[in-house]
Amino acid sequence: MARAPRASEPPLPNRERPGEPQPYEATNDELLQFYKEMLLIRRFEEKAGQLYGLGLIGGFCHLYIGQEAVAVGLQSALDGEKDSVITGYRDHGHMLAYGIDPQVIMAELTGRAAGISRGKGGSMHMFSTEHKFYGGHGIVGAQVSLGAGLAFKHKYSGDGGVCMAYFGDGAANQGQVYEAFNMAELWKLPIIFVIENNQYAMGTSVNRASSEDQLYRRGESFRIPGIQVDGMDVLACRGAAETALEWVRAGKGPVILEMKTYRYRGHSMSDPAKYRSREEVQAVRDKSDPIEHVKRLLEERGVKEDELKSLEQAIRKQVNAAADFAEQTPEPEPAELYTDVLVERY
Ligand SMILES: Cc1ncc(C[n+]2csc(CCOP(=O)(O)OP(=O)(O)O)c2C)c(N)n1
Ligand SMILES: [Mg+2]
Repeated sequence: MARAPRASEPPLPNRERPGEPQPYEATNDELLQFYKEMLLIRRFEEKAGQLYGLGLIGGFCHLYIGQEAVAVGLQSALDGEKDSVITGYRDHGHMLAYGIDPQVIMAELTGRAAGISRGKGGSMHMFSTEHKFYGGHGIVGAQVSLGAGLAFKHKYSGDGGVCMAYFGDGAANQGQVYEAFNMAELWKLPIIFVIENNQYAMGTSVNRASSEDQLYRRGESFRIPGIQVDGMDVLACRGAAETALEWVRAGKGPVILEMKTYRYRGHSMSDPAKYRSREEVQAVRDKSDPIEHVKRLLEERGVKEDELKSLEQAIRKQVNAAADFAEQTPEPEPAELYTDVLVERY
């Protein structure tokens, strides 16, 4: 006969956990580099919003404005030669944070042959195997299982790489995420699960949709440690990445990073934003803008306003050049309709 269930099982033995992350101690050059990358993402996304408004970008377009510190801080810690990245449809910022040329990203948005996915992927389906950037995925949560596959490959081939798999607070409620968690911990896969908690999944706030809204705890029943991080502070993001990478690279299995962040714009370009007030958005912008934060740090360290101004001008120029290129470069040839399409059984 099965034993009668006990009211509570004995507590699990104390398990080792990653250490407490510390804010990253950036040199002046590194801080300036973070500032540049974040500002490039902001200006790029603003321009993409304009081009969308002009009808030059078709289909979906999800902007990353407000969340810049997450991709920049985390990816700055990765080894571009070995590690892989995968994310959802809000992917322009992750591409830019990897140093991919803004021109080919903008040209992808406008559906041109010079785009990074030859103009056939658009905003949601950016891809670059050269940079070990595996998309760009429109199905909410799908990239998490694919990320577990990438991590399995890293482990199986012994290439020393780690996969960073990003997903949103809404995606954190998808079933396949938990199948991926289970396998990743069971097989001690080298993967960092990054939950970009920007507080909303389309028009639904995280508190309305999640019974456990402290998302860093979502791995508990799989024995995956979780860390909550200020995703508006690039140094906190980088510090958390260091801690997570140390754990994962030591073969101890996955880690969850919950990045507390905020998106300033609508879910996509066609979001009437009726589910939150303007005041709510403005309050975040005023108090915790990730770019203003770094700007203040730079000023405190004695970087001159003139230097920051000329940097800002250079970024505007770079973004304008990317937009001009994306408008002028040709569309794919009609014959491209028949390339990159599976026509055989595999
Ligand atoms: C499987 C699936 N269900 C629903 C959708 C429609 N959908 C697109 S985005 C989205 C919200 C996801 O929100 P979140 O994971 O928080 O990411 P964010 O947009 O905030 O970056 C939904 C429900 C989808 N694309 N795929
Ligand atoms: Mg979200």
